[in-house]
Amino acid sequence: MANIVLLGAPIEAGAGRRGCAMGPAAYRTAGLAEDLRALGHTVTDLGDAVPDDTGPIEAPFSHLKALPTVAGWTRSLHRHAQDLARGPALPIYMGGDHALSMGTVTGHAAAAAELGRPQFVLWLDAHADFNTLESSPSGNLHGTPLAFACGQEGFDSMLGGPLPASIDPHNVCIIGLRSVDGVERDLLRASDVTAHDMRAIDEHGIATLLKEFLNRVAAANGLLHVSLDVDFIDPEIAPAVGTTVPGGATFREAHLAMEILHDSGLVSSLDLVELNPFLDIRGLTARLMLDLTASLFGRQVLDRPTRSY
Ligand code: NNH
Ligand code: MN
Ligand code: MN
Ligand code: MN
Repeated sequence: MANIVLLGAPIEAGAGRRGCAMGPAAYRTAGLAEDLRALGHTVTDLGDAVPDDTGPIEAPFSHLKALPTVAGWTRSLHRHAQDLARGPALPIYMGGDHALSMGTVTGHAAAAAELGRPQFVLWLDAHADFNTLESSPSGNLHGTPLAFACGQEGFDSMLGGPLPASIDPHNVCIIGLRSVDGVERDLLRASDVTAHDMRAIDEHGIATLLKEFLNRVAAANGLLHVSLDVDFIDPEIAPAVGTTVPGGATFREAHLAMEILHDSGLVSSLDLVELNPFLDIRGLTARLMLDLTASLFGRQVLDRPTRSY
């Protein structure tokens, strides 16, 4: 059984519309801690993180929205994540928009570097979030965290200096893509990131794509951070997100991914991002995110052993 800590990150400044700040409260109301305890895990809710006050930061490009606020969250969450990564519990970061991953992923990367272990990242998302500050077409910083974490240039204002450790793009896998911007596409292609669009899921099945990646994580004795964006899932069943894109992962594809992740025994940290409870329908999406998290932590119909694939 796992020892789990929950940390709320009620950031919404990175998204184009408000509401993600209510995410952590919705997870608590829906009963995330209780559901995980029902599976036998020990769960401690650490409450919500608070962003640093950075003072004024001049945005390098004028179209960028709320850069000082996002930088404040990034610095705070980076410290929290680096600290939590040292153990003993497995952290779940309750978002909050996807800009929170600027802090969590880089914090885990820094801790992994201290340990001398490779940090892997699984990005389950309709979007690649691989825009740089320069390439972002919208100015919404939730479209940039993976580029930042992978060490793309121009992000020094986020942590107030260079990244202590970046993620090796070779250790990143994105699954669920169906919306990638023009320059972002070029950046992604030029990088070493493994990127699977919805067509790849259709053609090969999500299990094949995921197991291929997990085999690499296991072979490298890597740590695995999973970043689950609500818009990975089809908006018909997960409507509470500001950036819906049709044609997403089905109920079973999303659960199967979580079940395989559980069986792998490899997951060491998790982001739940982009839930916008203001857009939800009677808690439908919040509940689905809880059920997916439960699958990732071992809820199953028939018993299957961990590390079974
Ligand atoms: N690629 C777009 C942008 O950078 C959309 C990003 N929105 C997301 N990402 N929801 O997951 O603005
Ligand atoms: Mn995202
Ligand atoms: Mn997305
Ligand atoms: Mn390679």
